[in-house]
Amino acid sequence: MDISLLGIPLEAGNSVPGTLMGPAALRTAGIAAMLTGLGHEVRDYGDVVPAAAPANLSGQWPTCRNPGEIKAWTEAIHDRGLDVLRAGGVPIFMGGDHALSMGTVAAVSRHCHETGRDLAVLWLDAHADFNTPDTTPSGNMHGMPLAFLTGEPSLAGLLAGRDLVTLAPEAIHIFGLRSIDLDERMRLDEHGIDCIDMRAIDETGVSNLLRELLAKLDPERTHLHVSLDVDFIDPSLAPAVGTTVPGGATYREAHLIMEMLHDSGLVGSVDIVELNPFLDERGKSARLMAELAASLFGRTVLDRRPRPTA
Ligand code: NNH
Ligand code: MN
Ligand code: MN
Ligand code: MN
Repeated sequence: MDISLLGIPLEAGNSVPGTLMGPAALRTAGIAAMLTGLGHEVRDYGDVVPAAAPANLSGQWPTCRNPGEIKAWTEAIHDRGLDVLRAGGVPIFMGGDHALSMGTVAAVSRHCHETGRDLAVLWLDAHADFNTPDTTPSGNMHGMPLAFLTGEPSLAGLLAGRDLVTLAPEAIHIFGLRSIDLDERMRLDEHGIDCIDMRAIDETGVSNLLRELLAKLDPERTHLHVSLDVDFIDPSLAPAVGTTVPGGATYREAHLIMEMLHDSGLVGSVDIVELNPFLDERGKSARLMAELAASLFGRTVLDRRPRPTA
């Protein structure tokens, strides 16, 4: 398989400095070599660079932190991401905070529109990232990408001059939830977004839930975008994130999800977001994220592929 790496050193979407080092830490952890070692052709496209001097847009988005930066980044990420998608192969977008998904998923959505595929998004996250400028408790725009992508009018100006192919709420599956804001919960209900929280995972198990979810996707038509927030994983395993929430996925739950996603053959693009190496412990979170990428791209203990019958 051809895999494209694109670094997105964004930190304007959150309030804890350090996520700009995320792409470098994933490279240092050896993500490219791990994927090459699995037999893939890996091309690293370097890092996205946004337009130099972003406008001060605090007047337009008074409740948001760094809206001008986020707009400049969203447009640059969208354009660069689309180039990478059109070049072929499966991109891994290495963040950077989760606001980057406004750009990456917008690019993926446009690419799917152009190539006649149905986009489904799997959002592996402790949070729902469905706030708007009206509902945000923090002003941090990494809490807003799913609102933007579903066409929230108050955020539409973040991607000027490019048509956003909005996501239908049914295309979104949030998995791992354990921290939602009050107004955000109402919005999730109103939009009917599929939310699998940690209680459901405890009661039913990741494999049953994920199998059920994947079974609903048409294998002929679906491009599955996986957006993996470091805080999906339990902070004891992945401390390098500014918004830790206890009670996250275990080591094996996280790897099992990646292994099952690989076996599904549906994954067309990936975000790895929110890695803050400044908060890490001897690189363990960065290494775990790189290893999860390896599981997502076929690393296995035993070969479970059906054997060809002679
Ligand atoms: N929901 C909170 C907010 O909007 C937290 C979002 N933080 C995240 N999202 N890390 O993944 O501010
Ligand atoms: Mn393609
Ligand atoms: Mn997130
Ligand atoms: Mn999160």
